Amino acid sequence: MVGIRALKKIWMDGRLVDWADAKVHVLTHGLHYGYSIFEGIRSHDTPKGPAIFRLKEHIERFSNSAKVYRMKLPYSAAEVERACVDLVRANGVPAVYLRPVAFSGYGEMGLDPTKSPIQVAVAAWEWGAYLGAEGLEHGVRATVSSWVRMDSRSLPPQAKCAANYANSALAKMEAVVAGYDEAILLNSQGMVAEGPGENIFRVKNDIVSSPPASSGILRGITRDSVVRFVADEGLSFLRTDFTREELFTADELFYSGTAAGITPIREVDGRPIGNGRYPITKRLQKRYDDAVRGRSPQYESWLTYVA
Ligand code: PPE
Repeated sequence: MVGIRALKKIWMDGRLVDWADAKVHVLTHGLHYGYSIFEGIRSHDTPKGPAIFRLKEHIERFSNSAKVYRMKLPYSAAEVERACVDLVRANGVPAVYLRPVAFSGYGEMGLDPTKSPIQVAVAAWEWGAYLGAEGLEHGVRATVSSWVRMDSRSLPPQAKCAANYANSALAKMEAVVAGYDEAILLNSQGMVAEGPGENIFRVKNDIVSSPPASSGILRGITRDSVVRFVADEGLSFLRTDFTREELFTADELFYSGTAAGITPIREVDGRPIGNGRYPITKRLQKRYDDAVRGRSPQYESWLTYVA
């Protein structure tokens, strides 16, 4: 059985508790109705010790998710940021994945979440390459999902709510059962939206593109970093919708995300993408690696040092 290796501490409702003590009741409201918002952040080892990548932007998105859902967080953004820093320090492991989460706790049952207290926690664990080390290096095999990405008329994709991930799980399981590594979801207009837990990019004739926020995606922070890397590589970027067939005809495709990093897509539904090499994706991967590991002074303002 593969599982998460326990670290020492978890930050829960205002203090660091032992890993094994970070528990909730089975009648936790958010567990039943999906009223839970979360973030995914990474810290890495750098020459100046552990550093958290784009912490401010992640916590800002956390606050925005709460706002969309009328969730009154009992901690300020600064307090949640501090919780993340304290947690990395307390666990003594430099490279971790951090998971801030806020949810309606134990109190009332029934659909109105405002009747239950809001609980906030930050957990951290070691998480390797989301789509496998092999996938990160050589690319993954993807399939266009039969499940349509939910849109902002039903579940607002820009708010990182746990409920959105039921849609993601349907797509992910369908892909895995069919023998693929990952799914690509189309939106209700039939245009490419994103992966179940990643944004998507296309490269054609040296132009890098990604669907706009209005296509119904999570505004990825890695995606935002990639846009900067593209400019710094002297390449053009277009925020534009693309169709399913434009996936097949791309020179390169890749996923971006905190968990996934920058992962090339080598095949979509049995069609090999491009010539099987990923020169631009590799250049962007290198910039990302250098940025998160503190090897690029130009991106150092994105790092929050823990020491
Ligand atoms: N779209 C979705 C739907 C998504 O969940 C993520 C992150 C992204 C795009 C990329 O966003 P960003 O991490 O800011 O670049 N998905 C998180 C959760 C993955 C999970 O399985 O859990 C993540 O990568 O942390």
